[in-house]
Amino acid sequence: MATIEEVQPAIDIVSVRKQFPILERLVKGKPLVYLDNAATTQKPQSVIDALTSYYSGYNANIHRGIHTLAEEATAAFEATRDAVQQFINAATREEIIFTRGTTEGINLVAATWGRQNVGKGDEVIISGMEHHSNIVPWQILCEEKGAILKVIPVNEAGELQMDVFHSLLNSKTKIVAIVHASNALGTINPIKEIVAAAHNAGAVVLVDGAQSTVHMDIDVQNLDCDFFALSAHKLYGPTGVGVLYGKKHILESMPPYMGGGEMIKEVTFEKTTYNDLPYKYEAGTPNIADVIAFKAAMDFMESIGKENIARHEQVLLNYATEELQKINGLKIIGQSKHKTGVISFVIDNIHPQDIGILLDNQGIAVRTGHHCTQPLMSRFCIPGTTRASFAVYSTIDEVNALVAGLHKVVKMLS
Ligand code: C6P
Repeated sequence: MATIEEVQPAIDIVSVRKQFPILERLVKGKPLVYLDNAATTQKPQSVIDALTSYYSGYNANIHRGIHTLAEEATAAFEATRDAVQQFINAATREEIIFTRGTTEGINLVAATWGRQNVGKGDEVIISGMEHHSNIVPWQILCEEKGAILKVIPVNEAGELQMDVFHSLLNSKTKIVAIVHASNALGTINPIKEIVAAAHNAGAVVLVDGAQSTVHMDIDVQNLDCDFFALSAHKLYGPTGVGVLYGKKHILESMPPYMGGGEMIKEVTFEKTTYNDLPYKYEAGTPNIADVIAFKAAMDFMESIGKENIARHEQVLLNYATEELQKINGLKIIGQSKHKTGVISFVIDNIHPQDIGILLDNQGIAVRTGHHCTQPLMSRFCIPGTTRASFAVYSTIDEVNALVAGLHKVVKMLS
């Protein structure tokens, strides 16, 4: 097995890890090895500090008050919107809508754009590797409208069958909703090719960016996607905050989602007029503290550099792939050439849950199960996998601990 010096790329891993207080803790008496980053990442001290300084320094509701605290809170909240605009290179700040997360962003589009534009006999295309969040909202829509849900199949390597995708597109296709990077396989999908083909057929494209935004530079204008949904908690930010990006002219043409305060211009019992973007889609008091702290998370990522983070995770992925394949009976599910730092695997005759429990006893946190991708698990004829997923603070030592832990599991249970 390799040492840190042999494989570690050019990021200062010691100083990165020092910024994450949770990485100091012990689990079952062992140093925590946190390899469940695709579920949620840990938070740097700067994010934790941003939360406490809002609550201890300027807690107030936003957009409503003229007092100092309200002005400070509003300015900090809106500063995050500007930061997101830059982070994903949106054309305007009005295209950035705060949500609770990716799930809410996708549901918003299905319930507004979908209801307005999808009718009887129309078609919605998703893929065989979607998270349930990008399946169920479209099923609900198709059932309500009498529309047809079409699915791009996944090949044995865990890649989309692009020839089938191209053959599914036709004039009835209204929207293609597709995951950028699979949470269960790590596969990175060819979004630009998908967007170009969908637009050619007259369809719009929603990209589920829950797993991609933390691993690569996102440029929504370059991708040319119509919608892009992400969750802050997967990029070192707080839970309960997400972003829905939408092209301005499309968002403007859509009906409102939730009704309430903030999303209106004027209300009478006869008629309500709606607020301008982005507030039209931000009804009610938002998750102010967490939105504010999300900016600290993006600042953290930019302080290291998205390219450096991606390179670091690729080194870990390549090394882990090599080492895990040496384990007797272990098979990696998802062998695409383009992957994020996610490795899903099964081991002959050992249930993923048993692997998870025995690794946890050694302080190693991984996720086991279907990863909210039941149709994908059915495609591979498995009940679930064990998934290790890396982040900027993951180390070669941690990969070595996982490999050693798995050798123990195999020895105990085979
Ligand atoms: N995947 C995982 O462990 P929310 O819960 O709204 O923040 O994200 C939902 C979601 C949507 N799409 C993809 C590709 C995802 O990976 C997730 C969340 C977590 O894989 C929890 S199931």
